[in-house]
Amino acid sequence: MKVLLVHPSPLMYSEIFLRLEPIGVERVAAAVRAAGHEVRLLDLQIFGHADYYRELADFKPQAVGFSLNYLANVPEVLDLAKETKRRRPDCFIFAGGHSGSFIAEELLEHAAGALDALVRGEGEAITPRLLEAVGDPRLHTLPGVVTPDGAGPPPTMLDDIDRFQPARDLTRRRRKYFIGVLDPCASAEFTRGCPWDCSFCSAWTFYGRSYRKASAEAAAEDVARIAEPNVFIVDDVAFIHPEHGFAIGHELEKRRVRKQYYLETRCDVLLRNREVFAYWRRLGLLYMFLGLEALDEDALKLHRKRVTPGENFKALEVARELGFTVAVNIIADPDWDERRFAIVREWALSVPEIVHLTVATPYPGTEIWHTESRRLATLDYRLFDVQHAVLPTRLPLQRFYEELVATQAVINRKHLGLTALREVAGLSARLALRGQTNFLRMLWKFGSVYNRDRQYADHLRPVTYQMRPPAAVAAKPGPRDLFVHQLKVGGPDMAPHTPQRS
Ligand code: B12
Ligand code: SF4
Repeated sequence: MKVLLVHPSPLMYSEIFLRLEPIGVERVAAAVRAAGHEVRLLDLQIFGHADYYRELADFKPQAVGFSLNYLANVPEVLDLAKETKRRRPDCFIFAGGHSGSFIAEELLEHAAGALDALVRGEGEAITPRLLEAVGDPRLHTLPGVVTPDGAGPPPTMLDDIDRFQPARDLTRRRRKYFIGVLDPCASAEFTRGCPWDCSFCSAWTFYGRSYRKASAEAAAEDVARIAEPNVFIVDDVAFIHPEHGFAIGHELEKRRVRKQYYLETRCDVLLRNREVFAYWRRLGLLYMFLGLEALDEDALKLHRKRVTPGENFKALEVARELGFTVAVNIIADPDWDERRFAIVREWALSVPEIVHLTVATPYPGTEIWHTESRRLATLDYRLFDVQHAVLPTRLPLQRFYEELVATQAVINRKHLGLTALREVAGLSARLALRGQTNFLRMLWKFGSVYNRDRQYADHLRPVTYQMRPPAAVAAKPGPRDLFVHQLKVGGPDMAPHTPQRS
């Protein structure tokens, strides 16, 4: 069968700081190809809708699968699915991915026949089976598959995440993938899942709070195959098990692989496993993202982050000592007033780290989606991108965005202002000489993307597809309400450092 897999367009954040390869779709593509299908992949972060329709006409796929990791991409994918069905009525159209897995029935309803199936959970094992069963009236009985006829049992998880390595050969114009100065940049996955349970996050609920590791050999082999000089490690929390990080590193050294790396981890993991991070610093790890989320104890408790402000600040010191360039995230609550923004601005200017602000957003699949008592101020999927306020703001909305953008701009000037620019001028010139201009372009785009009026105007657009608001729950939601992959608590291979469940 001819199969076209599609990743939708970038969201606001990716317009500036980064654009990364869709490694999840590449893994699904590898599994589909291994089952004997002819597969193509189109990434709309790089290509336009016109390119997609051209591909549809030239390749004439019998099946098209859309990736829906991001809720904000829902309207785009629904429109593309409808137009695809109109142009190719016999084509089997399906979607899968992180966000899609939490709202499968709702998506089928919106699609009004344009989507033949939704795939919940990870896609490698089930997608080849789905394609084989196209036309079979029992399609909807497959695990993780939802069709207008019904839903199968919960999805099954891969017993071995080494099995399907990303089909990077299918992504085109790969020089467009970058993160900051890591330009161009590929992605790699060493582990899957997260054993923590932060209330605002759906990474853990998707995988039923399980945690799986690639073998050190397979992980290193995959990195060794990467042509790009830079690698973004997509793990939710890198190096929870230090011995795993060391083992991958040793395998990379054996293969004489030398690259620059970026990863994301938790402050307490960095403190506990300092040695493995120091070792990776020597291997080429330069940049890390730490999910700080809040500066005060109360907010950290509310997010169930299970760290203290003291640990967070200590981790920043350790990262500085080890010589990392660090980006941290702070969650801006819609309840913030001018004073709270000012406190964050002041703090951000007092530390050397790059500080990002995201807006607290209850997503389907998170605990706060069920428990957040404040009413959602909008049901427009496009605004659920952690850059817009979807809960009522204490400040008038325009004023909230004014403060948010002003704070982001102050922080941004710290890193992209004239002094900082002088520091990166040499690097920018070297990249430009090699034809890598992603980083350079990013330096000039901030004002047009992060813009108070643009963000406010986004709320005024007509809404074609409305989200289904959360059903009221009397008590704290449990695994049955939250998990996509339904596992027993304790799942396969839980981390030894698994925190206490509350
Ligand atoms: C790496 C990552 C990124 C990368 C994205 C790389 C890319 N182009 O896809 C970067 C850093 C760019 C990023 C940015 C953002 N991210 Co992000 N990201 C992740 C992260 C940590 C891992 C995703 C990943 O690559 N996993 C590894 C691969 C192998 O898994 P996968 O992609 O999920 O794919 C599997 C399945 O989902 C499924 N699947 C996927 N696609 C398809 C398609 C079909 C047809 C099928 C059948 C199956 C299928 O099969 C795959 C293999 O098993 C997830 C957390 C998580 N654990 O999922 C958050 C996550 C997806 N991101 C999130 C958010 C909020 C964002 C931002 C909006 C943040 C921001 N500050 O603005 C931006 C938006 C980016 C954009 N779209 O433009 C949220 C999503 C929230 C939501 N419900 O919409 C998540 C869940 C994090 C969280 N803690 O809440 N992100
Ligand atoms: S530690 Fe990170 S990935 Fe894990 S649940 Fe918390 S925010 Fe999500």
